[in-house]
Amino acid sequence: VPATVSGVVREIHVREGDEVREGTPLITVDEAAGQGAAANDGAAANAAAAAPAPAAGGPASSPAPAAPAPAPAPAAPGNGALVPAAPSVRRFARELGVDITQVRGTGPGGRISMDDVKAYVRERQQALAAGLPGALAAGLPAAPAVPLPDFSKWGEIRREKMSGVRRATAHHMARVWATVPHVTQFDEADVTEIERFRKAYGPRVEAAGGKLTVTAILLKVVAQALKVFPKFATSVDMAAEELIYKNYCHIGVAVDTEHGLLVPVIRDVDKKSLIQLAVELGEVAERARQRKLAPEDMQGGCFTISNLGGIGGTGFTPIVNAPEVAILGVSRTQVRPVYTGDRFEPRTILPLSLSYDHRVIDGADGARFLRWIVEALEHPLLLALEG
Ligand code: CAO
Repeated sequence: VPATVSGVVREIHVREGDEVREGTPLITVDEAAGQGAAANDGAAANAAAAAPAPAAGGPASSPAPAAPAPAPAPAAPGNGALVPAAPSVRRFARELGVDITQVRGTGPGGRISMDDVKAYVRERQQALAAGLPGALAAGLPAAPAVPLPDFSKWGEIRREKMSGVRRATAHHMARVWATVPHVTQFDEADVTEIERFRKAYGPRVEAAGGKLTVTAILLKVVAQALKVFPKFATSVDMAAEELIYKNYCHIGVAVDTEHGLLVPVIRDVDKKSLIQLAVELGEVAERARQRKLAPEDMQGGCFTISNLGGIGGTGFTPIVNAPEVAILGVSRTQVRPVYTGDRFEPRTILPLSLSYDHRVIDGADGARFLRWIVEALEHPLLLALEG
């Protein structure tokens, strides 16, 4: 039981070996006396006893917590430094790969709490994002900094300042690449029928002011897929070891602009019709290209779609837009001869690639999610079946 106060133990209310209920007072601590002791000698605070604190774990817990807490053990064997932190905090730090001797304790006598460890990790992550060397101290992988030679030795050079968008993209991508273990799953959808549908209903969407594109259709399909597979819309809190589920469906769409990549977020995709989505997609892509997006227009996404098919390519491995855990890459449709049992038919095939955070999503789940999207594109009634 970590002590929450410093002081001198005045009374012990239980005997060694007693079983105590949660909330039972164990000891009484004179805090005023403790302050004097701590001021005189830092080590005294290390030896501070547990406050009249609840015993952890209930009847099955070890009797040890009922005794005044001993001075914390050294941080690591051979380290020698006496670091004031409860065993649970040490274990937490160890699990995160944090050297506890580097953490600044904000508790009495410099005692290190869970929050101190989390603050330390956050600080290191920010340092990592900024490419600062301090990131190494936390045992976190540092952004790979390739040393630059003097290029002018080999010919004329020119230096150009990065734009704000380029800088933000560079830091974000480096941080995500260094901290998120990625896997990319590939699949293909036969979108021959969808293409017929697009041609047939395109004019109706145009009348409403939008364009019935593959991206708009995918927004609709992905929103439904995220309902069936909610884990793909989560975020992971590694410090708390928790997954964060969101009861909303906001999807980001990567937009290629002359200023660089921007990812506006379309809100409540699950509540909008295909026509509404097509119109809104056109509007946000236009605003992105005109640099009219506010920062909040690019926040709060649960998942991202990146369609490079308008440009070309047979496949690519997108980088997850963390703190999201998955992203769908879309490449260019191709008309291909497909064997349909007794003959080859020309079919329109859409290549898809799904990158996901392997800490949260297993390979089988990734394959199932992408299969679901493929099947929904090939048999759109699936949207209604499971929706
Ligand atoms: N296969 C074949 N053709 C495709 C296609 C695909 N997957 N996706 C789009 N197209 C076609 C469209 O049908 C359209 O053709 P027409 O002009 O003949 O009608 C053309 O390509 C342009 O499409 P669009 O851009 O008007 O519309 P969209 O909804 O498909 O895409 C948007 C919108 C914003 C996603 C797109 O404009 C864009 O910016 N894409 C780039 C995204 C990007 O940079 N991703 C990389 C990010 S890093 O991971």
